[in-house]
Amino acid sequence: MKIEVNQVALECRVGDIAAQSDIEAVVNAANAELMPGGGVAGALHARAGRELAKACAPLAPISPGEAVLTKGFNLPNAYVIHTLGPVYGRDEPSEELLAHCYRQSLKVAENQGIASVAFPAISTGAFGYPLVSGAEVACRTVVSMVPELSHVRLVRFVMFDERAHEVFSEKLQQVAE
Ligand code: AR6
Repeated sequence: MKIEVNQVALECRVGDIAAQSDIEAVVNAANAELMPGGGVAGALHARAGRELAKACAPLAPISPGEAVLTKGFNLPNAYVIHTLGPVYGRDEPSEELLAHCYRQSLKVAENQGIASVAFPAISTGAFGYPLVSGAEVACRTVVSMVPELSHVRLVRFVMFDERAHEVFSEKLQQVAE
């Protein structure tokens, strides 16, 4: 699905975050060390190649809610924005920290003059954040940032499966109304 808020396109799709060839910056649901891991981080590092981990090393560790920028190397994207989501039930206040991930990632994109950004569902995999509340935080935060965006013209949520896609699409529609 796709909607427009103040001339910014907001989209939700099923797909692989490592295969978004029309997007300038993809967001990595990273670990604190910014090293390859499972899930999103595994997929992005695998496609980017070893240069990505080398570029990440001097930027690590990062804290929950923080976001940093590297090039995309062999990814089809110019940049990767690495953010560390909260571990649900451990990093508190988890809702604020998760909102911070989306906010800081968009700020990094704006500072770099990036026009399009794709997000995965941060923290909702290995870090255990419940999908519905994770989607709520993601959509609310991104929509609330729209008035501050002058370079970013497209924000895409890339969901790994149909259920996540449904949940994010519904939330996005709700909060944009
Ligand atoms: N494309 C899009 N979404 C994906 C993909 C993909 N290729 N792979 C998984 N997802 P996760 P987290 C979905 O675990 O919860 C890593 O090991 C997945 O279904 O990648 O923030 C890191 O090294 C889920 O909904 O990120 C960290 O240690 C969402 O993306 C830790 O996991 C996020 O799942 C970060 O955990």
